[in-house]
Amino acid sequence: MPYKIGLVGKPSVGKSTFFNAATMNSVDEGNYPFTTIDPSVGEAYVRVQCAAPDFDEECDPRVGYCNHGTRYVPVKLVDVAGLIPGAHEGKGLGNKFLTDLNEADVLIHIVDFSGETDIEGEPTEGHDPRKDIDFLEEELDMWYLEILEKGIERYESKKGPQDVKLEEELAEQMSAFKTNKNEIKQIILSLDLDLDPDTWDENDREELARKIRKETKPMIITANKMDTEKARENFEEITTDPEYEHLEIVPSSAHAEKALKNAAEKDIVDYHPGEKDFEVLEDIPEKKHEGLEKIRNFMDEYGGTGVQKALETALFDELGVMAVFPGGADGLGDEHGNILPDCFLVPEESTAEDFAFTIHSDLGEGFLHGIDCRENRQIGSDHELEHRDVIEIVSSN
Ligand SMILES: Nc1nc2c(ncn2[C@@H]2O[C@H](COP(=O)(O)OP(=O)(O)OP(=O)(O)O)[C@@H](O)[C@H]2O)c(=O)[nH]1
Ligand SMILES: [Mg+2]
Repeated sequence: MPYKIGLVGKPSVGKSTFFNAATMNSVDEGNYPFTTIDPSVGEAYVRVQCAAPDFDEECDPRVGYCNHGTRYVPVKLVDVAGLIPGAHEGKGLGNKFLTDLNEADVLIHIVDFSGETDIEGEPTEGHDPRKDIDFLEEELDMWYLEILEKGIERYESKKGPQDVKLEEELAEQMSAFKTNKNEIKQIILSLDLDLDPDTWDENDREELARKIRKETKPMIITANKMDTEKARENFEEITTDPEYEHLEIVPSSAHAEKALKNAAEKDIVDYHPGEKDFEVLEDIPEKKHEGLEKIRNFMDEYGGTGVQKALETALFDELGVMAVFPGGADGLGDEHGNILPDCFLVPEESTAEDFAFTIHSDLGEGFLHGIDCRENRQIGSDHELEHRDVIEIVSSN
């Protein structure tokens, strides 16, 4: 199953524009709230430095593509409906989209840094993006708290006559958040709470809900609409505000990324997603030229449009994922002679045996040993892999 990155935020921040830029799909975009109602899922890519050149080879990717040694590995991107304060109580499109969010492994919170949309996504001026950062976290926390409370009720109603464990009941109630009883127990104990909800006050419950949310829904922030003057001013102010400077905030212009990709499709520019610059390939009208130069200046200042960087920061840094290539010690080709056709995204600290199971359960079950193809060295089942390893699995199956 490919990893899923979810885009969240209040209405009109540019989620669909970001989605379209990253996937080259065309879902509706509009400067009115709730342009998007049903979630869209598309294919985006994260970049991995290809391993083939290290072996003096050129790869033949089965999915995604490779451009001069930069491999673009597919991930799923989900564009969901905008969220407004009170969503957990059913405001706006309410809980529906919260359920859609559960599908995602990691979230990108898109914030309109221009301050030109209010908390509900309506046009305004001078709105402080810090309010958006705060409200979204609170909204997610309230939603978690509600489900946590249901779990506590469930435990209370069963305990006594039956021998039930708190962490089991909570994990069962919160299973949609992809957690388990061990994780829940760890989190409760890490907050110095007893495994008895009767001893928790309102504050403890809120803190617990927040901690479970942070553990199960990693999230980064993207400061969007950075092509506007106001957004740059806000960015400067917020990234130096002691209360916010600890946050990972990736500056972006979804507009710029989309414009460049459109121009690249028409062969007007040579641009590869994530790069810091592009080349104009043909004579274009003065106005278009000016537009592109504006984008170039922006990219120069922020190291690119930020769209690709946001996806990669979310997946690699925040979620903790790495790329591993299945290869062969006697050559990198598969049975058809395709070189390094696959590149798997796996959790950091995956072992050789975990990797075998990722490729195929049969390979995992019959696991004998692995071979690190760079060093031509045998590795055991517990050997922890590293980003960009090339590994052959030797299996009895
Ligand atoms: N200046 C600027 N405007 C942008 C950027 N990204 C999106 N917009 C504009 O912001 C408005 C809202 O964009 P959408 O992509 O529809 O926003 P959304 O978050 O999907 O909105 P909902 O579907 O209503 O939740 C549109 O008018 C976009 O053109 C950007 O990077 N820069
Ligand atoms: Mg939308």
